[in-house]
Amino acid sequence: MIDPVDFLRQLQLHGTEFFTGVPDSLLKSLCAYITDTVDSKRHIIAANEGNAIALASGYHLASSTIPFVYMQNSGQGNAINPLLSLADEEVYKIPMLLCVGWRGEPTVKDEPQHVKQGKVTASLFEAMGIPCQVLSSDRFEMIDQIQEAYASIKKRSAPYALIIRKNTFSAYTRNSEANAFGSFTREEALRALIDGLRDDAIVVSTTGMASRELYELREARSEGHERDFLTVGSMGHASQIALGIALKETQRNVVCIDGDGSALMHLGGMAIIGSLGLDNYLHVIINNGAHDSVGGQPTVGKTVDFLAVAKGLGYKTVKRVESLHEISSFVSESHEGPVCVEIRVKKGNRSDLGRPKTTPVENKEAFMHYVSKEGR
Ligand SMILES: Cc1ncc(C[n+]2csc(CCOP(=O)(O)OP(=O)(O)O)c2C)c(N)n1
Repeated sequence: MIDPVDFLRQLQLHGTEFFTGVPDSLLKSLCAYITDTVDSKRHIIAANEGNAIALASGYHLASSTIPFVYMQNSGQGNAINPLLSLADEEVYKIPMLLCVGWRGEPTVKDEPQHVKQGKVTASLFEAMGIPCQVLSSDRFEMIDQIQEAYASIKKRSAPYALIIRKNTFSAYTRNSEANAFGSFTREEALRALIDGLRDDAIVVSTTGMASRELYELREARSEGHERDFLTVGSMGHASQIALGIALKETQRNVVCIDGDGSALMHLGGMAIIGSLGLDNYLHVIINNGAHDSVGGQPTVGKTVDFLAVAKGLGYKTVKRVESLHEISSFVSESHEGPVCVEIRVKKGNRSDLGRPKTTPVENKEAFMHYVSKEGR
């Protein structure tokens, strides 16, 4: 295994001083070590992976150093546009080292949303003309690979990618963080939320633990899953999926269960929700100030005023609910929509939390059947 302390040291020996990215569970210990040791103006957890490429590019333009950008392979899609139209060898030639967590590696069992991305991770880089290799778990090979990567980056003045397998990095636990945020968990908030929602409300839930918890809550209540669309991949897009449904299903309440990291990832979508003024749209942002599902790395959620943002973007009703009882009672009442509710919660999840047992296609088919036939 590679010690993240050693890995970071190698990057610094090559002159890298700026770090940015979106966290990934496979890079958890590296992200934690960077967060603990790099100055907060030299390590920025970006809103999305495309932003991270742009941030790194800007830092290079001002410093001539080679920045480091980390992401899960799910974020490759977000990064493609600035990689090809900004950093590319045929455009601005911006050197940078990319480090990409390889979810869905073909020989490793993983969730359906990761399997396809895992198959195409290296070939996407090849198609973009970005050299890449899988990082070795052997320290001496790792040092050689980093040497080779920086030599290629300098020669071409362009990006180079290291692909990171599961269990490449050894554990590193973050120094203790102050966390006085929220007095109950996301799962408790979700339970209170579905207690208060009308039975025929349509729910679209975001990527990560929130969808897994919603799935288990329905099981515990002996309810079906047909009214929930679980956005297992496509982080940051749940609000627009819900919007598309709400535009057609105007007589039904459509609820988006979002996370702070997910809402921030494509924040512009909230402007479109606000501009459309749909009365049947409820946007619930469960804010734990963290990318909890991939290791709890901080977002800017603890300092962002989501309600002021929503108000400014045209949501008609905005509300921070402070207790479990208030969650149920607020969502059971009628309010002028679009509505934005912020619920502040603690980080963390149950250690025995399961995963959906249905496939994405089964989920979609049951959902579409429900939307077209039921509750009318
Ligand atoms: C485009 C993309 N980037 C990164 C990831 C990895 N990822 C999955 S869930 C998650 C964190 C989500 O944070 P938030 O929305 O705040 O919800 P929380 O996990 O805190 O409940 C991340 C970074 C992903 N799935 N897709």
